[in-house]
Amino acid sequence: MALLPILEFPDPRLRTVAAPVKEVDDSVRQLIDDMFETMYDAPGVGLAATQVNVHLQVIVIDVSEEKDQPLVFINPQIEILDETLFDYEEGCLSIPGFYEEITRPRHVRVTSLDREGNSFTMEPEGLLAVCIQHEMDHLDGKLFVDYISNMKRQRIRKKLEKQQKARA
Ligand code: GNR
Ligand code: NI
Repeated sequence: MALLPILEFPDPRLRTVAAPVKEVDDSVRQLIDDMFETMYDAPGVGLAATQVNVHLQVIVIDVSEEKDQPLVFINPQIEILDETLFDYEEGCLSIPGFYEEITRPRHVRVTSLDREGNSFTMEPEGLLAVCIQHEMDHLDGKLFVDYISNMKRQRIRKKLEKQQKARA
């Protein structure tokens, strides 16, 4: 297992659109294991492969209290089941230290492959629904700051760039 470096906004690589996984093989399972280790270490409730600079449709999530309910999504597809909106204060490991209220559909259906390559469907609501939508945005090269005002986004970009320069 390995901890993977997480790309930070405004790194242009976070804008890459992820390709579907062609075959769920041991190399994909290795990536998944490394992503879980990286996510739990951060700590975070989800991680998309895009964030670790792998541009494949792979997501790991664990929204459980005890951190004992790992979920894997490979090539996920999403449908909105209920247009009712849900506001949640989102954070992102690629935008460390910033939190914004984001509005998304509250009830979705996700069809995906699991780590064995088997198809499954779930219909999450609440935090899990938010998290899956947040992670699927990463696979499309999108970030939660794309939903806020340009002024707020520029402010966040400038602060993060300053921190990144100080570190480099
Ligand atoms: O750890 C995370 N917390 C979180 C909180 C609210 C909405 C979404 C998230 S996902 C985030 C981890 C992350 O950046 N995943 O891409
Ligand atoms: Ni994120």
